Amino acid sequence: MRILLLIIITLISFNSLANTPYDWQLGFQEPASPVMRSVLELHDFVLIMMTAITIFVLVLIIYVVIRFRKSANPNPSKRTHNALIEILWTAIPVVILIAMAIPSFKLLYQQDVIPEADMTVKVIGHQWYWEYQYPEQDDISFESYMIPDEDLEEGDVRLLTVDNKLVLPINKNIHVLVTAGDVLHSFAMPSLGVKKDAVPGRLNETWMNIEKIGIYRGQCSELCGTGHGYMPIVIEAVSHEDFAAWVTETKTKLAMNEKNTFAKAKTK
Ligand SMILES: [Cu+2]
Repeated sequence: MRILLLIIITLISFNSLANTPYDWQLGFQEPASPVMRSVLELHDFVLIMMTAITIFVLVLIIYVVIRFRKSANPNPSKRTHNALIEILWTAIPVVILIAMAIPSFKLLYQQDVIPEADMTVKVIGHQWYWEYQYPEQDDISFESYMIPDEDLEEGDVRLLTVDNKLVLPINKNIHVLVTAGDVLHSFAMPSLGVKKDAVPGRLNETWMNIEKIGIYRGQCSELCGTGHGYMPIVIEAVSHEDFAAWVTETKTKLAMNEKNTFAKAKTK
């Protein structure tokens, strides 16, 4: 009964916390980009094939064990070859593999080939925080640190809340440049189907198109040192108008900050 209740609660909570991992989560987070939608489709397709094959083989084994057991079949057949069956058990797996390879290559192509980009954002991994740059928005650039447990506020998600979110507009093809300042990191966002290595001295690229307004949470996905688990990525997807407003606001904030730094430097 308890287990049943747990399963029901798990299923109900599926939609309420879609962009964030949660206790007893089964399967993926809700997809929020075309790439993640394709990832999920391929996953479901392969899972169905896999389940069907496993059940088929299991049924065959059970049939053979019962039908040809010693007491029911005391004189075993001496047959060693059957041309038809041998052709079938070679050809059918080949067809199955081709059926899985075609959508798989399609998905690789979809992830790899960046459609015409509406904007570019640069992501830099550091030990142990992320730095975000907006080269087309007057070079807005800031760092994003995790909020430690003791400073969390009501509703914040532990280990997945940051001070400065990566703010991005929805329904735009966003070209993401990924690199690192020190060691290997990896920029990963499960509900957007993005995972790209951040390599020092090298510029990797990927893309995303966020379909819904909301908060998306990911993590560094390459062991990068003791703080590896403490450098989450939080994307805030907003409407175009809100994004424009955010750009203006952030530019002003950063400009004021710079002045402050300048004043401090002068008085020293
Ligand atoms: Cu890292």
